[in-house]
Amino acid sequence: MHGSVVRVHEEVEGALREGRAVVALETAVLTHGLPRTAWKDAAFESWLASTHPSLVGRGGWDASAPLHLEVVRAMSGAVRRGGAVPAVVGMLGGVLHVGLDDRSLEALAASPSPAKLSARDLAPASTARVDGGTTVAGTLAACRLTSRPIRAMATGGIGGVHRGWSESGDVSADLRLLAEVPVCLVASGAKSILDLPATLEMLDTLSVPVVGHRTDGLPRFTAPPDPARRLPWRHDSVAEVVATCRRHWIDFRRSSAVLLANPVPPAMALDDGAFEELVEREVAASRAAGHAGAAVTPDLLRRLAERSGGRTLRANVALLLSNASLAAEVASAIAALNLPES
Ligand code: PSU
Ligand code: MN
Repeated sequence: MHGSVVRVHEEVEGALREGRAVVALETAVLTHGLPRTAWKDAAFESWLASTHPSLVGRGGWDASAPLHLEVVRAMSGAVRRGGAVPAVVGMLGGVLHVGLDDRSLEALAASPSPAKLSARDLAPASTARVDGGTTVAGTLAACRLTSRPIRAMATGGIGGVHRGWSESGDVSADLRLLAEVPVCLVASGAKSILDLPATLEMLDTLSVPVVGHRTDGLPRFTAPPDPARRLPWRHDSVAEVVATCRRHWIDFRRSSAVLLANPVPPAMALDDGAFEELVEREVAASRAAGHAGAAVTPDLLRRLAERSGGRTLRANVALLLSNASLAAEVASAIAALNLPES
């Protein structure tokens, strides 16, 4: 595939050729979104045991492994348990891999200073032969590089319109790629560090369908849905979700993504009035510290995890796993539709 610049893993390529389910997973969450150290959290581990028993025990969740690596491994495990093949996307030495095996994933996790790769970065980063994690935008771009397109993907929360965007102009390329790539993206809405009303408006402008999964309100990443901020649509079953995907892509010939907004698991959600104040304070502190551009989101995620005593981290890991599980169900149902190739 594409000489040495793009490498599609044979398991991924084989599954797509045979019309089986594939879920793309991003790696900016590994390189830039999560701590590179081990993480013990009793509340999380008991939640995992009750909701994802097959991910616990031998070969399952390893609390002594570096968290960033363990989370992507567990997301891949959740995708497999849901009957789909994971396609972890990331760059190693300038080669964009669509489907990193465990050894390559370990290499990316151990890379000393990996780049954060949005869609704009793929070509120059490849020329410079760097290692890097792909954002939602970078990963969506990769979903079109296979012989048949990848139709489902999972992440934590999408990037969007940042607070203070009218001064900084900071609007995530995730939105632009969602407008371009026909994938069903499962995410817990947009990250709560963003200007959420402006992000929803921009998704409207870009004509990306946003559908709540069993919720009327907008999921807010680590915080539960806001009932006051209603989503345009809600579906309660995967059958409805894929009916919408089929209608959107085939009957109405739209070529954008469908954003399936899946709330953080309630037991792991961060739900208190003080949280919004914390976000405001940390957004201001991050700006005062001079963070701009691609550094903003990673800096804010790190600050919030520290200042919340790890509670945002617990919610973030739980929602990543929950979104990977749901994306596997969606991918399986999409595969069963036998969509025409383009
Ligand atoms: N979801 C998470 N953690 C993350 C991200 C998503 O739970 O770190 C990443 C995704 O890769 C997303 C990126 O594309 O944050 C957004 O970065 P920016 O705002 O710079 O576009
Ligand atoms: Mn940005």
